[in-house]
Amino acid sequence: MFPAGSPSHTFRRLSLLQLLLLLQALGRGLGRASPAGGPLEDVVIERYHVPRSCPREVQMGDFVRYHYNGTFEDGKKFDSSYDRSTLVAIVVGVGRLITGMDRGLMGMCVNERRRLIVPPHLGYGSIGVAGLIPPDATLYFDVVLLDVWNKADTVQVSILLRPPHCPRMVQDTDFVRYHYNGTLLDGTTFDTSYSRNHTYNTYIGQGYIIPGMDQGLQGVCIGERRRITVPPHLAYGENGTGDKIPGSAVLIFDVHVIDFHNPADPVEIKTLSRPPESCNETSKLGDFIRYHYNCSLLDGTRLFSSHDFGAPQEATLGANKVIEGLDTGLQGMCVGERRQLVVPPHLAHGESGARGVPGSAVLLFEVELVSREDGLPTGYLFVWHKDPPASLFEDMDLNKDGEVPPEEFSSFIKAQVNEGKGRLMPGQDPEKTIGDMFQNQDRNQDGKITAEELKLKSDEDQERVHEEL
Ligand SMILES: [Ca+2]
Ligand SMILES: [Ca+2]
Repeated sequence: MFPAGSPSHTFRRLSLLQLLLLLQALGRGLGRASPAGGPLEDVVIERYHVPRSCPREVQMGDFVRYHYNGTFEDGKKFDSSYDRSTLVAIVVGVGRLITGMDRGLMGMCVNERRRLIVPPHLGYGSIGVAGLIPPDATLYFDVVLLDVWNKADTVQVSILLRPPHCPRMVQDTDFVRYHYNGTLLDGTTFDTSYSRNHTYNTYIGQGYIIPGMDQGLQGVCIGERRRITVPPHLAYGENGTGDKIPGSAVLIFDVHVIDFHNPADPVEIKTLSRPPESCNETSKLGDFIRYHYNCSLLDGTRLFSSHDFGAPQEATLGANKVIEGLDTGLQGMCVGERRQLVVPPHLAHGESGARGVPGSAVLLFEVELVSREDGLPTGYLFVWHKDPPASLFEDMDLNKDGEVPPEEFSSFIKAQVNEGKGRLMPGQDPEKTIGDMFQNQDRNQDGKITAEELKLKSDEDQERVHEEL
């Protein structure tokens, strides 16, 4: 009996099939190796570094880029791509290389390192190369593969992370903002948007970017991460670009989509909750409203919140005091209603952005309408609900001395408001509004209003109304 674990014991446990495969492999090895120093029949391949990940192996007809060192048996160098600082870029397996190299590169992975021993009949034969390779030379190549593609390749997309919620996917004419890391197949970074701290922004399907990216970004979701592998004929071709992208290079883009929109997009409005009791009147253009809001980017970055100020935001709808998207998105709301608004940049802060808002950013708002009241027509500080009293000046002149100083004016206006006869412009301290009204009426700025001054002003207002009509 053999002790457990001894070679014989292990050997006995091999199945017949395994045994056959083992013998076959041994036979191949013997056939390739140089038996007793005799000539090699075939190229010998030593794969001394094989990367853990090898999505693709070199096949006949592939285009490869690689570095190599060529030496003779005694270690003397006869050629090296490193000396020229240029990778070999060539189609493999179609006779453009010596047969030994054509065969020796087959099945190779990017970043793999191989040593090839090429017998003379698969190299430069009995003639050699004058001055470089003597006749009947066995050649030794150390090769590292950096790139492989085929002209039949299309763009490869692999989705690394897709958010569970994807209401819409990118299509042609959309404008996308994304971050990316750009690497060559061997892992060398050629560009990254992260280093600029700025997303890459572009229209899709309009030819603004390389065709491979136009194709590779199709159907992407907001928040998605995907890897887009672009063969050179859909990237920068045989010439490459700049000093980072060599000719005929496959490019890998690891993309993270921050947001996208279409220039034709309206504000997207979604009601989150409504007060239980129905409301008779909803917010409309011209209304003075108070609302709370939280504003963020689509990737969750928090930008602003009315809660930071401890008080609701105030605005007159349609007065162009807030971004267009809010003017629209805050209309038709009941007091107490909560909404989510997705506002594209052309209805927000546009291409150039604003303080704290990146250019072309889509904004996400959560808004709650706190209060609403009818506003006044543009330019008005006060309106009468019905016609003003016929004896306006006499009514104002409380002590009947023929002059109306600020105190009388203020008391009079406040009385009208309290009695429900008129309304001050909402959204501003009433004292200030009344002060402004007084300034408007007191034409000669002597601190009191006369009957003549009041008449002048009301005539002007009449004219103005007529002109507007
Ligand atoms: Ca008076
Ligand atoms: Ca006056």
